[in-house]
Amino acid sequence: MDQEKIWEKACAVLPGGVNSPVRAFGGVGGIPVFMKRSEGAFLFDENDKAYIDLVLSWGPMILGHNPPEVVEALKDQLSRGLSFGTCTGAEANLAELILSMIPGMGMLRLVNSGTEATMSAVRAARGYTGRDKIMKFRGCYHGHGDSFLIQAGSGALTHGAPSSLGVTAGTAADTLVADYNDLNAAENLFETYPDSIAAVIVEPVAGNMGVVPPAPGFLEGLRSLCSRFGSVLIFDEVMTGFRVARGGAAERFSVQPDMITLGKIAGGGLPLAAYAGKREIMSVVSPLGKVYQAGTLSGNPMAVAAGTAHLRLLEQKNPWKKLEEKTGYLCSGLRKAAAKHGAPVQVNQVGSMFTLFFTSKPVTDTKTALAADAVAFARFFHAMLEEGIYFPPSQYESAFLSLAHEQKHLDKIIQAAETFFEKGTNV
Ligand code: KE4
Repeated sequence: MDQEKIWEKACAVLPGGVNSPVRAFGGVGGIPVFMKRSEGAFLFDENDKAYIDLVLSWGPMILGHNPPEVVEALKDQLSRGLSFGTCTGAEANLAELILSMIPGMGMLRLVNSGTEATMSAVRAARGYTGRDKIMKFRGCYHGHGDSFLIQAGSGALTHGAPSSLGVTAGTAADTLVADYNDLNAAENLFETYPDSIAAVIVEPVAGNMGVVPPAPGFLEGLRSLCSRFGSVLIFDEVMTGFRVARGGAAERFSVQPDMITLGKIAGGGLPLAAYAGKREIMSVVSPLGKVYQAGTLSGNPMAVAAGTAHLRLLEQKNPWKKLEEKTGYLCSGLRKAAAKHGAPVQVNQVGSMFTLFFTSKPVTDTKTALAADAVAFARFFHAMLEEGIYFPPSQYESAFLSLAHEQKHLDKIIQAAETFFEKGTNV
């Protein structure tokens, strides 16, 4: 199948040829690869070329593509119906399962995307506190809600539109921005607006400027600032939830937020996300309270079946330690290969998420992350693609491993990277 022809058609009917900007290869150049099927650690393009997949649908497929138990659960649900728009026992069971896995949350609401989860969490925090402003961090991405498209990360970075058109000045005025890991900047904003900040929303491990771990004391500092000033601390764990630990970053770093947003892994590959909070905060959400939020397909039986089977499988396999070891092996192999050939590369890893930054300086915050050489990364990306290895098509994204990635796959990635470094990153 001619991928150029498909691309032409896609560009004629979809803005930029895609349904999500970062897939357009804008950050790396060239025509996107059109995939037609997946299996385990692999994606297969329209010409059936296999790629070791390090994107995993941008995070969800932590156990590898199409775990049989999830497929079985979907087939079973299929025989009972696709969508009811009514209450079902399964959605209450899934909510109970999720609350048993994440720390300190009293209730949650299922929604269809991470964006819906973060938008709804912020609206609940505003309703609960009666305040208007929120604080976010430069380079963090919380979905495409208006309040978040202010110096956002992920695709917004790649496409050089840190503040999107269509976001009103009024909305932007209610979003305060500090650099990631800059606790002083956050404290200064609180001192400037002591009674106006409804919530601080943060990626507890930044994944959308590439992987940047929280500096020691950063999350703890945000926790105490929010407690001191009466603001809601929201951990946006759409990417880190069920990824960096069973209970996400809140468990890994032992910092208790007031709300947690989830997505990706929670849906097992289907559109399902959630926002969770302490009981008193979630009690403001309609119809219990006066913060309105709704959704035709929220708690959809197919998505709930996939999410439930996926999380139950995670509980059964308990993959986090093994995933961290696999990722550690890969990242140290990449570091050694780069060092051997004097390539200016940093590799940041938290759990089974990692990013290879083309820069000689350690990447510890927004500034150093955004200073990485996206052009060198683009060359690396295409060299890997040639070898049948699919990295995220942007310097400012996280790559992921799954339980389905085997030693031989990791060794192939290390070998391919070493060949690239040998030729010099300016090739
Ligand atoms: P969605 O609306 O795309 O389901 O989730 C938004 C979101 C919220 N919070 C965090 C921390 C996220 O990483 C995301 C989405 N992540 C991007 C990849 N970095 C999704 C990929 C895309 O935009 O196509």
